[in-house]
Amino acid sequence: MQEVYLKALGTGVYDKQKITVKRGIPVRLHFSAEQNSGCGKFFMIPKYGVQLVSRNGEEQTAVFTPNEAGVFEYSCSMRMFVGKLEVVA
Ligand SMILES: [Cu+2]
Repeated sequence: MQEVYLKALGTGVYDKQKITVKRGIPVRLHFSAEQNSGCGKFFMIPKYGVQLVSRNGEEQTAVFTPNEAGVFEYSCSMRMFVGKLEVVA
């Protein structure tokens, strides 16, 4: 299992602009959002069907297996917070 941490900050960005993981190994994503991050509370990785909501700063987790190498977007629900998920072979 690959453990990954990401936080949406009140300043309007994520604490990581890029996350790199290995293909074929399950990822446990730990997501949290600062209370003043607005729609940053709503997180998604469309490519892997991940959707999480951290309403009160709590950590939410999702497990998925990145089965395709490439660079995919993660973002808030309105794509104001944006980052890149890099999946390497
Ligand atoms: Cu947004």
